[in-house]
Amino acid sequence: MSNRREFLKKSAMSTTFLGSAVVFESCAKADKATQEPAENTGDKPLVISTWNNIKANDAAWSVLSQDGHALDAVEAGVKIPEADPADRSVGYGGRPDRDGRVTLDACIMNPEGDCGSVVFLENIKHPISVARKVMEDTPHVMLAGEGALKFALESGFKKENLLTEASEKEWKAWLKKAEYKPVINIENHDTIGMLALDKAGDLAGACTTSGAAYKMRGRVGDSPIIGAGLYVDNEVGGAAATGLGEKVIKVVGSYLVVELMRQGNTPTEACRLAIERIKSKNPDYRDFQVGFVAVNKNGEYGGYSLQKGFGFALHNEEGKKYVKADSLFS
Ligand code: SD4
Repeated sequence: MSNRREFLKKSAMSTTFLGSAVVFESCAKADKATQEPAENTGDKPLVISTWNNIKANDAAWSVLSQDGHALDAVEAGVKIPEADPADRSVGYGGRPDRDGRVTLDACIMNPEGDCGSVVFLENIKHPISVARKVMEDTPHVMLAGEGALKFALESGFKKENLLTEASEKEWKAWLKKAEYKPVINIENHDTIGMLALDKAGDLAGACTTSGAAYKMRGRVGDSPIIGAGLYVDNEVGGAAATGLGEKVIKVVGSYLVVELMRQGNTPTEACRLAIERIKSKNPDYRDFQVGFVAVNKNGEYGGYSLQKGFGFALHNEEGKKYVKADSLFS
């Protein structure tokens, strides 16, 4: 792999396509970066997810460890925080928009490169399963709002109130000032982006969130946007994002990470280079958080963030753990 990586890096450097100079300079920097030591295990199966989503990984692992499919693993995995009212950034119990409505975004990708997505979906506890149905049962990739809800109900999902007492109380307190501050509190994030590599060596990913708390009604973040919040290319690897979605969308973040891996970078290097790209495009780079996780086809994995405080949960044959990711700023 490392020879191939060197070869790919050199080819990327010598190519004259737009942006190659940036890749060259950034690669040199990335080589000096501290690597998460367990990156190069090459194990499969494995599952990696943003933040401390150990329980979600457990659910995914129970599929993977029985030789299950990566797609079933990521769906089962992210359904855990979707149903957990204590998780305030995903599904049931998620913080509402400024009008007090919980609106959900989710997407999923399979090893064939098929994808499904729902945006601005209300009253359905498991948007990830609706996204999967969009992928499998419709000729479309993305359904939004009312149409997504109609499709979910027709597909047998149940309408539920997702606003918990705790979230409603907080929202009412927020209304007193009603200031939308997209300053990311890194302790308060738990959008889940999950990637799984199954025993057969196939990759799938899922991402699900209630989005930025107190967002404008109708706001959609990066999480359900294929290429931004999630991207999987079964020949190369997968990536998922968390943090301030607008910044991730601007650089098509997860797709960027996968393309950087295609050029020969390790998952950690690729995440770091994407974070550097975000920094270079945003003068306010100290005021928000973005984190990426990535895995490649060989089972190497990693994560990296803009500000400190980001980490990821990992489960493979060696066991499960929470790994603190390196960050551009500490
Ligand atoms: C969004 N990326 O809607 C999501 C928010 C997030 O942890 O990641 N929260 O912008």
